[in-house]
Amino acid sequence: QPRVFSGVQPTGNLHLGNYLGAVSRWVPLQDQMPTIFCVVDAHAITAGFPGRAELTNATREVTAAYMAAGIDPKRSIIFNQSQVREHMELAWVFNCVARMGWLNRMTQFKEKAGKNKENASVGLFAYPNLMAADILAYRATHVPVGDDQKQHLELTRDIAAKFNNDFADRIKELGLGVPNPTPSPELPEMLYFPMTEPMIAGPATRIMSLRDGTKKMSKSDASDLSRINLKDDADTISKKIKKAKTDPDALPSEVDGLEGRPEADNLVGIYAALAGSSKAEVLNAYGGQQFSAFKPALSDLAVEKLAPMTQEMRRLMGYPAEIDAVLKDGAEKAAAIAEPVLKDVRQIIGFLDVR
Ligand code: AQP
Repeated sequence: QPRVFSGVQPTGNLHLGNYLGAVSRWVPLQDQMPTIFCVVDAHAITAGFPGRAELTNATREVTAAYMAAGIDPKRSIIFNQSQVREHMELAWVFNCVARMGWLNRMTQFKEKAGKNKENASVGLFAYPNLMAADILAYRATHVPVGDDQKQHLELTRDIAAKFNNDFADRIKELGLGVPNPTPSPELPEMLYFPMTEPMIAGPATRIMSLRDGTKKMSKSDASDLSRINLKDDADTISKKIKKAKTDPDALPSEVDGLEGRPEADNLVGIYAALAGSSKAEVLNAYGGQQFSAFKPALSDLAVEKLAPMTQEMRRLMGYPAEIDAVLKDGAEKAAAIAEPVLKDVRQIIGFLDVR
């Protein structure tokens, strides 16, 4: 059964990259298949424990951003990860499925741990196993994310494949598998976990920093000028776009002309994603023009698209009890799916069930 799962960490301010690369793309999926959107608070402690109030506030804020962006709690399950214990339990099982060598290759760990790997938490190292558990606790088939998550999703598939293979006989014997839709010599005929499909597409899969077109726009960048936060007001958005790094040339008329011009490519991609068009269409309209003309047009568009969402986020944050009620309802629905999955997993492994 097709099912979407995705999430955002409640760490710091949500930015345009999170919105265009992930959240905005979730909205239309609600009409296509069952959708689960998680506020991944257990991931938010891997790089250090935030303050209590900071974490609870950020959890509500990400929830408010989901709803303000158009995620409808009546059609989608919205919840915070820590409330469904099955994520942690399955992550432990996956710690024992995944190989050290696989995790050693994860580039995000290398970036986030920096030079001081010895002092990084074990949680930061094992983060991709928890992400695999988040997805597979719901046997989700589709995961819409930004390009930076591609490697983690490949690992999720590796974990699912190893689990399906290592336990193939037991899955068959217990009658818990579903037929493999794409038979291959690498996978058994009955699968317990689906081979999840990453959904990484469109002009905004990797929004770059406004200060450096070779760096990803990120919550943890020290410079606030590097990103547009969903909470920024119109003046701040305009100021940041005005100050955004560019090169001295006019915009090209063809997409090929953006090659080797990361900052120009980024701004055109942002415009295309906000307008729901393509880079080619944007260049059709603005090719040959200078940034002094393009930047104000981009600011106007960004404000037009983001201001109603920012306003709605602020309004929702005025009703924390309502946000908590949405999360509670979501957690109950999520647990109702994940609990039987973990029951199966315990059975497959052979844990003695005495309660
Ligand atoms: N710059 C980006 N462009 C496109 N998509 C992006 N995403 C993040 N940055 C960009 C997507 O947003 C979703 C949630 O990300 P996350 O908060 O769980 O973790 P992250 O990737 O670590 O996000 P940040 O903002 O970059 O945080 P820090 O600074 O803490 O690392 C994911 O789908 C991600 O692909």
